[in-house]
Amino acid sequence: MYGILPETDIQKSYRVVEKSDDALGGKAIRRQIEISFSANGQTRQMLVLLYMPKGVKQCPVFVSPNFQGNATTTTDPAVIESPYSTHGRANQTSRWSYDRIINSGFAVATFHYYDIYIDSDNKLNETIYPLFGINTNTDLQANTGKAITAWAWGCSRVLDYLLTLDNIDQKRTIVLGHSRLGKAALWCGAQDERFAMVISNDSGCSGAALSRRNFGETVERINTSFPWWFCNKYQSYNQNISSLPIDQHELLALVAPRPVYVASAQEDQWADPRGEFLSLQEASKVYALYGLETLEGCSFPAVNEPLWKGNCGYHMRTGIHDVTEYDWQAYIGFANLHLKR
Ligand code: GTR
Repeated sequence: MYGILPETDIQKSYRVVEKSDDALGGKAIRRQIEISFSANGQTRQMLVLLYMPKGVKQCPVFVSPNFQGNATTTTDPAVIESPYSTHGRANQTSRWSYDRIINSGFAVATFHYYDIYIDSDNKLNETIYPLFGINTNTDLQANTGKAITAWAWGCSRVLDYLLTLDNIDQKRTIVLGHSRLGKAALWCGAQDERFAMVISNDSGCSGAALSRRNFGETVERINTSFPWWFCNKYQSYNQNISSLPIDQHELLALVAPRPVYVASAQEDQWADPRGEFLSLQEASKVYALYGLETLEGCSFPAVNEPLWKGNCGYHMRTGIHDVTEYDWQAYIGFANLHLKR
């Protein structure tokens, strides 16, 4: 459904384009790193914004792409604006609890998802795909990935870089994404076992939610609105969802036995909170194979009452489709509980 990328030898290089050892009121180290990729006569770049808590020798790290450019995640004036963003500086700071993250001893790395794949149709040429020898839609096989696979790939490339740093704890790396980027985070975490924990924030249809419930956004609807997100083969199930031989609990189960967190929002019925919970509950049966506690027999938790069992975490908070302080607090707490040095 997501699709894969062709095997390609891609050359990478890293360049720190800006840095400060005195960021976020003096408590953080800031690095802005350009990662360059080249292959098939093409080059592409992504720009990573990394904050690390000062004085922590081995920090756990969140890798999480952003929607509007690095400069929209913070009021920090030194953060470089994205060339593609039409949004003002600090426009989405409420989604990025940098104070809480740094105060909790975590590092965080983000990048604008457009660096990897511009989120619209017929832009394949401006994405990372030419690196793989794919330039137009006609170059796509039925099972070639598209945007979701590309964003997942981007998260892994950030991790490649982070693992070159002495002060990042290789055993406590977390991939997190919201909504369409939650779908990408799950697909990334399922494939890239270097990520020690995987978090889906309101990922909904074709993310954490079960497709065959046909509730809220459907597979047909998502493939029609966003035909550039999933591989072409997925579209063949649009009108016959019951024949889809997989469902999203199997994606969550691929994360096992690593900790996985699924979060929903009460007013986000489009993403089907109940379907997200049932999916995690089913996936938890695979965690049982590793001797971990499961969510079997648990009822759908009340709003703002997180259910954490074994290596599976779930909550449905009040409010809309968003990432909030409540969500970050839960993720940090869950990571502290489950990721050991
Ligand atoms: C919606 C889409 C969802 C979700 C969301 C988002 O339009 O229907 O699947 O991905 O966008 O990314 O905010």
